[in-house]
Amino acid sequence: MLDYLDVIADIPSSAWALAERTRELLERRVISRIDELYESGEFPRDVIPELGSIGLLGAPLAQFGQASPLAWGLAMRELERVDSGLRSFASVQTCLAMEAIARFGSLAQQDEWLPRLARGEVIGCFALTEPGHGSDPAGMETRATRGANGTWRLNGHKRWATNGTIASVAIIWAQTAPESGSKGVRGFLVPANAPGFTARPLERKLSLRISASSELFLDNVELPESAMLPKATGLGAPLSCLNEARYSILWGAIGSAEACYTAAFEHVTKREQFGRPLAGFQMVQNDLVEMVDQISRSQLLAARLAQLKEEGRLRYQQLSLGKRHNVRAAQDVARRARALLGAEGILLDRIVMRHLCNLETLATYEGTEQIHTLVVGQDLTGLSAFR
Ligand code: TGC
Repeated sequence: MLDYLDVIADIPSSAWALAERTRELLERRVISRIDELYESGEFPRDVIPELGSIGLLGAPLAQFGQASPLAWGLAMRELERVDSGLRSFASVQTCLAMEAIARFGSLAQQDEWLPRLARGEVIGCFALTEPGHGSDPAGMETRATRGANGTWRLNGHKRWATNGTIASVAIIWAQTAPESGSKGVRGFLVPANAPGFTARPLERKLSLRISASSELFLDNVELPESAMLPKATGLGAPLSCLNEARYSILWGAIGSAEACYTAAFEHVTKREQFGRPLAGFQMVQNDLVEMVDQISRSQLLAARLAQLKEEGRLRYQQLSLGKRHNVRAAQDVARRARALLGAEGILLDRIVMRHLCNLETLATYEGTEQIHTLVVGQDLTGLSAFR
């Protein structure tokens, strides 16, 4: 009953191959140890090359098979059904690091990085957020100034970059000054071994525990001219990559919600209180229906956005509506599932609390719920609530 309106069942078989390979890999290599990984706060790095070999990393890019929006979305749903940290890894690697290089990089930059990123031989991260600038990236303080012989010198502090400590290359977004011969926000490819570059883990997280969430320090990092992404001019460039990641999130959240519903349904149909299964009580049925309602709306919304994306008609404001809705819906489903499981619901091996904690991050990163509300508000009214 997870697909109450047959939205998923009606997706053509041609869109399923990537999701099926992803599910098979997760069943074989990850599911049995996800609780331990979550507890120890460790990303299963050993599966990264396998994610590459099944063709997942970079899948939507023209160079690597051009998976359709539906095929990519279904794969994100599989990853997040297991854990949001897995989907975060894949969407940062693909939608942020690889997309930035594919869209805005020179041919030399693409040749140097994309094939290895697609194979999972190297890892990429994307750093826009700073300690003082999360929702307001336009205010970023990281600076790129001209050094000697046309080089660039980067100084700044980035925070909340997924994959930062395990990445070989970081896409760093920095403000340039007109006297540098450039203007506005530009992107730079910074190898992790560049002198002056340091990545540190953000520790003691209670959410997205398997993600390598990181802060990055740039202390006079000197880079050649060729490190700049030549076609990325202005804040619209990183924001356009974030659109791809937001699309992944709105599909991923469905996987998380479905996992929570399944765990809750199994519990309420087996557990008896007052001489009958919990599922026979009216208030429990109400919860189940609310959960199926939320999941069905999320599936419909995701399928429609996939269609618009396929047709090249998807606007970023529509993505904001989708990310906002599907994360909020998944949070509601996870909370209800946790309550239906009673005290058992807080145990790690019952999965719902882990999903619930992860979803707290989904509601915040890559545009908070409030920012997405205001993006849609601006689209409706023509009035910006930001400035
Ligand atoms: P505003 O003047 O509205 O826009 C600046 C320029 O950007 C364009 N634009 C977009 N373009 C493509 N896609 C989008 N989603 C876009 N949103 C805006 C806009 O059209 C404009 O272009 P132009 O040509 O007119 O200059 O900018 P604003 O400063 O008023 O703010 C707009 C706002 C608040 C919507 C935007 O700043 C925003 O989306 N803020 C949220 C940022 C966010 O999501 N941050 C979290 C990033 S996640 C992270 O850093 C970690 S990396 C991921 C990970 O590792 O997990």
